[in-house]
Amino acid sequence: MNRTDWTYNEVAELFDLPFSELLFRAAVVHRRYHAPNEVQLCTLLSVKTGGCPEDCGYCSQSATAESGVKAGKLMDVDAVLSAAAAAKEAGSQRFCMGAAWRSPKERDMPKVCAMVAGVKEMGLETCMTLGMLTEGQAQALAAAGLDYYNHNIDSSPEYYGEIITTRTFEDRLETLSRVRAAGISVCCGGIVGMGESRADRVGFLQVLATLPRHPESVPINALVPIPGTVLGDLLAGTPMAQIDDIEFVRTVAVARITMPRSMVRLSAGRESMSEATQALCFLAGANSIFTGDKLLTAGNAGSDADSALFNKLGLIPMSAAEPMRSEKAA
Ligand code: SAM
Ligand code: DTB
Ligand code: SF4
Repeated sequence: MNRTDWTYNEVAELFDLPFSELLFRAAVVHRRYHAPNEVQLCTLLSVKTGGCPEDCGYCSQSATAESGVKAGKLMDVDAVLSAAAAAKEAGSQRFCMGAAWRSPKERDMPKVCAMVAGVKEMGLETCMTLGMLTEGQAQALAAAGLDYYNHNIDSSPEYYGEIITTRTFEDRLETLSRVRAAGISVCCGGIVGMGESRADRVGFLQVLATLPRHPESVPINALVPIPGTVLGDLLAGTPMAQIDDIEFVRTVAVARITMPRSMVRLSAGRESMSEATQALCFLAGANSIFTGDKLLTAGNAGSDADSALFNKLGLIPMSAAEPMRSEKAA
C-alpha cells in the first residue's frame, strides 16, 4: 500500500538530501514500480479558451490578464475528435481537454460528455479539466467514460491565497473528493517557480502525498511566465524569473519517492528546459510528458525535439495496451 502519512519534516528531509542521494533513491523507487525507460505521451487541447472569471496569477486565460488571449466558445465535438485522432496518430496515449471555466454550466455538459465518449471510443485515455464540479457533473463525466480529471492544488495551502483569490484551497479539495467519489482517477499537481519558498514546495507535495489516495497522475509544471499575467509581469527580470533547474529536479524526485505508483508528469515549462535538465527529471522518476507544439495557450517542446531527445536517452513511448506497472503492483 502507498503511504499516506508523510509528515512535513519527512518530506522536507527528502528535499534536503544531497542531490545524488536524492536522485539515487528516487530512481530506485521508479524502477520498483515502473518501467524506467518508458514515458507516457499525453496531448492537450484547449476546448474552450480564455475569458475565465478566476484570477489565477499565472494564467493567460484569466479575464483579468492582459495576455492577448481572446475568449472563445466551446469547440464543436467533431473538431475535438479530429484533434484527438491526430494525437492518436502521433502516438499519444492520453488526450486531455481543458476549458477556461470556473465550473461547467449545465447547458455545456451534454457537449462535454459527447467529447469524452467520442475520444474514449478511439481507444485513447480521456482526461478533462473544467474547473470545479458538482457531484452530478462528476457522475455525468464518469458515465460518459472519463478516465481522469485534472484539478491542481497548484502550491502549498499557505501560498495558494497569494496566487488565487477567487476560490480557496478547500474548494479544490472538495472537487477532488467528488471526482474520486464518482470513480474517476485523479490528476492533481501544481506549479513551481511562482516565487514560492522551499517550505511551500514541501507543503505542496505533503498535501498530495497525504490525500486519502494518491493522485494517479501528478503534473509538475514549471511556471511559464506569460507577459500580461500577474506572475509573468511580477517575476520578469528578477532572479526568480525561472525556477532553478536543480530545485525543479528535486521537486520531481520527492514527488516520485512520496507517491511511488503515480505517474509523475514533467508538464509545462519543458520548452525552456535544457535536454540535460529533462534527462535528470526522467532519472528522478518523471514518466509522463505533454507532446505537441502547444500546451493550452503556451508553446511546448514539439515532437521533433522530443523524438530527438527520446533517441538520445533511449526512452520509448509507453504503450496504451500495456497495463501500468503501478496497477500490477498495487
Ligand atoms: N480552468 C481549469 C482549472 O484551473 O482547473 C483548467 C485549466 S488550468 C489552465 C490547468 C492548470 O494549468 C492550472 O491548474 C495550472 O497548474 C496550470 N497552468 C496554467 N497556466 C500555467 C502557466 N503559465 N505555467 C505553468 N502552469 C500553468
Ligand atoms: C497541468 O497541470 N498542466 C497543463 C494541464 N494540467 C491542463 C496545462 C499547462 C498550461 C500551461 C500554460 C498554457 O498553455 O497556457
Ligand atoms: Fe481559469 Fe483555470 Fe486559468 Fe485559473 S488556471 S484562470 S481557473 S483557466
